[in-house]
Amino acid sequence: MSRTPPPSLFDPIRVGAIDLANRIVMAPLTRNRAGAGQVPTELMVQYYRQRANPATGAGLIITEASQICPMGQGYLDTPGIHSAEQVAGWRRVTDAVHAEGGRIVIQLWHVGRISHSSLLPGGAAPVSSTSRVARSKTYLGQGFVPVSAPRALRLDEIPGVVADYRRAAGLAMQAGFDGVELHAANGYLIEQFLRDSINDRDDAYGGPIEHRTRLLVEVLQAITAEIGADRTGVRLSPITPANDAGQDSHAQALFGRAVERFAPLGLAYVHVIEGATGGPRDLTAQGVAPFDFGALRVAFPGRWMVNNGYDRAMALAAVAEGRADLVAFGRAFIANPDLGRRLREGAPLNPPDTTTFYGGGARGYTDYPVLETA
Ligand code: 8OZ
Repeated sequence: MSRTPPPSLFDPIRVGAIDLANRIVMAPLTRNRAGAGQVPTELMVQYYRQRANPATGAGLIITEASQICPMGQGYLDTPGIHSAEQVAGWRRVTDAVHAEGGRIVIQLWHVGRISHSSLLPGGAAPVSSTSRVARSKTYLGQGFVPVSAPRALRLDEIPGVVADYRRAAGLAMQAGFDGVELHAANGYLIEQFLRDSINDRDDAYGGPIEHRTRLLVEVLQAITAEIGADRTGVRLSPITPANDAGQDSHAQALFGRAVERFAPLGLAYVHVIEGATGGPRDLTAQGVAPFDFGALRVAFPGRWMVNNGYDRAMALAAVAEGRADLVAFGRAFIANPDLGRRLREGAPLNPPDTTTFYGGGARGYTDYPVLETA
């Protein structure tokens, strides 16, 4: 009788059309170091290259969230994926990652109401599902400031937003990415439509779950029509309170239905943030109903990526026990360019310097040490 060994975090895996050398993923991480015109810089090329070789770094890199259009930007110096200059800058990143044998997808982002008019064309108000302001802050360079009051998108403006996502996905392919991840998490535009704690519309995009999941489904249909479902993933954070998202009154039903609706598209993967983004995995002490992530997965035939506070033991167990196909690491990848090697060897990790997360230069970005070669 032969028994197949359980899968390992260090085993190769095919994710849609993308072949990965292992299941260690660099999570999307906002670092606010883009140059003029929100163009990726040579320093960013170096940062991604340092983490790209799957023998020492990640099997897959997900870039920092990148705005799909000028109105999609919410913080200073985040990169875009809507201009020719940005595509050329990203091409240098993808070439460097591929030269190391790595794989990289770009996270497509529209912040919606989590923005500041000073960042937007003509000092415009941010756009959202709602005109209610978020009790949240954004980064403008001199620290964090309250976000600006948004205006609700008109029904006739929504096709334009969907088209912006589609165009950005096409530009991502021109820039040499292996695929894209739709950012549908953390209280940004897509979640501003999903959750009834934010969305107060009474048109086809507000009210019942079928209406609130409409934008997510339409955006995924548009992206997959442009670049193929086998190069498209999506990130969800069903219970994070980030960015004044509150809690949906029926989160399990909402996200269950969302997955059920997009599952037939055949996406490469779903990426879930378990608990509060960058915070506790269990929110029951804060009065949040327990959320069954495993129940979401049942409706999805593609790869399942998990994230939030995973250490080595948790990651090994999640893959070996079949609870996840891939594990994304955020803070650990900021501080350890050779995280893959450290996980394989059980080596200690450098601690991250939180003061250099957002903005600045090489310090706390490309200067974290790697292990000495034995
Ligand atoms: C931290 C600071 C600014 C943005 C997210 C893109 O939470 C972000 C983000 C994180 O998804």
